[in-house]
Amino acid sequence: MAIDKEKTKELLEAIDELFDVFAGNLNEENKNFVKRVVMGPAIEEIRKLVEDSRPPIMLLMGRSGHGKSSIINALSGKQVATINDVKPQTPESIPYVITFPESHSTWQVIDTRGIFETTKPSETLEDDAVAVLKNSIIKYSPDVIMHVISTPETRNLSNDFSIYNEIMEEVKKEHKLKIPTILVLNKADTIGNPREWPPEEYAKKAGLLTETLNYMVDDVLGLEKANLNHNNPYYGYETTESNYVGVVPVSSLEGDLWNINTLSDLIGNHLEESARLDFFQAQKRSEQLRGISSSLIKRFTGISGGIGSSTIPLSDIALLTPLQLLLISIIGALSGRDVSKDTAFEYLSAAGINIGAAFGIREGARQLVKLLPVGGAAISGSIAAGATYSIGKSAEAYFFYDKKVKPEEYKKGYEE
Ligand SMILES: Nc1nc2c(ncn2[C@@H]2O[C@H](COP(=O)(O)OP(=O)(O)OP(=O)(O)O)[C@@H](O)[C@H]2O)c(=O)[nH]1
Ligand SMILES: [Mg+2]
Repeated sequence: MAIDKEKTKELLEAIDELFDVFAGNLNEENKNFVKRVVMGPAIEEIRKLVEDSRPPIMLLMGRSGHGKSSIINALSGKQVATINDVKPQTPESIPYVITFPESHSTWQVIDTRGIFETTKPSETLEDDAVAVLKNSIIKYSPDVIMHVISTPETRNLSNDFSIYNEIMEEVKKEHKLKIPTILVLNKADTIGNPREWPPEEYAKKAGLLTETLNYMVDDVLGLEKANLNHNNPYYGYETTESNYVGVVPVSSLEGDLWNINTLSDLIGNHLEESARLDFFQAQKRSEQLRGISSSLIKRFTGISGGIGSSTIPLSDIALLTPLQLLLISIIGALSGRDVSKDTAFEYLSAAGINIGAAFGIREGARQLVKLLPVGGAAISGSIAAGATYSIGKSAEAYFFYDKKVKPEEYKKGYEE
């Protein structure tokens, strides 16, 4: 079910109340200390991740028929944009809101259909088409632009790049906007012999793609480049020192998609953090969501360590369990589970702690202590941090890799 904002809100409230119960026998000063240093920041992290998350805004530009709409469909895994075989009549931009109800995510896409309205690359662009493109960029201020060109036509389109650069110069000067742009070489299958496909099986095709990429980056754009995939240079390049941040060849032909994940990763790398959750959840990109989970574990580990800065020794590790229960639930939700105590209970039960369905979140937090590899003495910052790290990693292994690894096995990893 993934991360649902409403349910997250409910969970946060439950965790907050739970903390008050657990901190019940602390004096006011200690209670406020733990609230300010530990519980407050943990809840704030989740609020930032979930409540502040917003749809990514992506704009597609490129000549008619080169595959802008197909790329939207390929990335979203749905038939949202109409695929055209006929040339559109008027330059216009079509904003789409794509909703992914099952993963509670939304994208905003601006498909500038017809802006580069001619299918003949030799014809120059009309002024109004340029104006429409520029105004769309300013109006929507996208996170990322995808400039789509058909791979076999790369050698005929240098004029488009100068027009694009002029537009971006003006956008930058007048509106202080600098928007990362990815050059997408679509229809990679159609360069050379279209039957020699995919390039993983035809070295000749892979060579042709590399040649085209090099021509694009070295000769046309004149940029520094680095491989996006070390084993397969023909998966694309990352570029620097320009609005263009990379060049990726793809096939977005329905039923024969190729290299779309490389494109998705590059887009993700250039999104603000607040737009990443919706982007990756919609695509159910497990490795990328695990990345978000890992950085969350890191932050919760740091927050837990803050408990050590108390001047009064706090001996009860149970104080941390509401925070850890929250972390487990969110890690589970990132892997596709519901945001709820049941998700945390699922992990606990896999770890050998069975809590009846009738029991509430409070019992879960109480039982969680059994998993913590800590002794009874006053908890230092590093013990607290280590405990949260170990629990987080163990939950991550369970939800993302279906592996049962005891928290204490991550103790070494924490120390390192
Ligand atoms: N072989 C091949 N055909 C593709 C690929 N991507 C798209 N096509 C085909 O190219 C045609 C045009 O694709 P669209 O996605 O409609 O192109 P567009 O850029 O949105 O075109 P406009 O909306 O007219 O601006 C369709 O017939 C697609 O099926 C690809 O990667 N390989
Ligand atoms: Mg289209």
